[in-house]
Amino acid sequence: MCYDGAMSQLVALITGANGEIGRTLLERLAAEGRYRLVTLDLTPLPERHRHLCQESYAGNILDRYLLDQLAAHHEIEVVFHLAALLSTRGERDPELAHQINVEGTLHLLRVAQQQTQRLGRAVRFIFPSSIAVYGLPDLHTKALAGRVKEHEHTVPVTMYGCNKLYCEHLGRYFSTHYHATGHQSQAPRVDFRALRFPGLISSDTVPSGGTSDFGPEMLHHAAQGRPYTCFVGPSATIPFMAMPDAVRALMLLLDAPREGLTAPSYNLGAFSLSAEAIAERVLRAFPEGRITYQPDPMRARIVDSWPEDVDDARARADWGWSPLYGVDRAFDEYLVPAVRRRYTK
Ligand code: AKB
Repeated sequence: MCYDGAMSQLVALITGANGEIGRTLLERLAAEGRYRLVTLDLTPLPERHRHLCQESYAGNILDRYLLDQLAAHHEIEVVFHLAALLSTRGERDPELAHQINVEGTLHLLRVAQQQTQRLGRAVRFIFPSSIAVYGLPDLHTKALAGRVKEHEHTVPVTMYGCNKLYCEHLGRYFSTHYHATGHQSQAPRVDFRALRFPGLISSDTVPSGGTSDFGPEMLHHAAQGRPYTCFVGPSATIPFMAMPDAVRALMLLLDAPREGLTAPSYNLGAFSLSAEAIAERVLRAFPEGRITYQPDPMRARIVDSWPEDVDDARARADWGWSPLYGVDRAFDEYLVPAVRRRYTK
């Protein structure tokens, strides 16, 4: 344990802190200094991130004893539940995906609800959901659907997508109906808020186990001069977002006044690109890269089932969402320069 800030005792718990979003979120939260940071991840945080935390636990989200210990030792005000098994990995072991993504979330919601009752105020539970909750049956329907709204085409084709969709409902249930009858009916409830991320692209981390990974993988391979074989075809198109916008969205949703929120889960858009369009941008910046296509049927089918783009009007209206990184700024001002610095060190 190591922490040298001197502010509030209130704790933000971040699960999956060692993952793609977690590391950037940790840096942002530490810079703001509003919370003491407690993290949980299967793998220990690297030293430079551990140093930002009051305490970091290496353990399993399915370990109920560990979660109870954690709750007993900290006044958790906010939970960012990032731990998940992503879509490709989930298809390789659907039962494990269900355990981690659903049972893990259930345990954590139970802990957050107990904390809510202990503190006498609603713990905010921020849950990154995904475009994987959508399932377009074929490319024709995908083209016609265009920018999908939150309630459209929610028929996911992956275990991960099913898990995310169900957990959105689980969170809504905990925040509005949990123990609605019986002696605890008036007790405060956890304040659950979810957002559906598109594929994320970060300059710092290369994701693993996802199906939107072809975007970041192309970039990081080309920047190192390594050839890349893309697992979807050139025309495969989904929405993407630069990591700083993703973390900003988490913070905006965290701070949004409860009374302004009209839905338990929100779409978030930034830009939409085909694999070929990403390859063009990447190769313009890193001409030494080489990108070829060898679609993997299972992964290509997943990407084809995800929408071309999302309609995020609700997030814009309810809590002022608007991306700072459109496609040009994302590549020209963030991804390309940062990735170049990273690999020329
Ligand atoms: C995945 O590819 O599984 C994730 C996602 C889109 O939620 N990146």
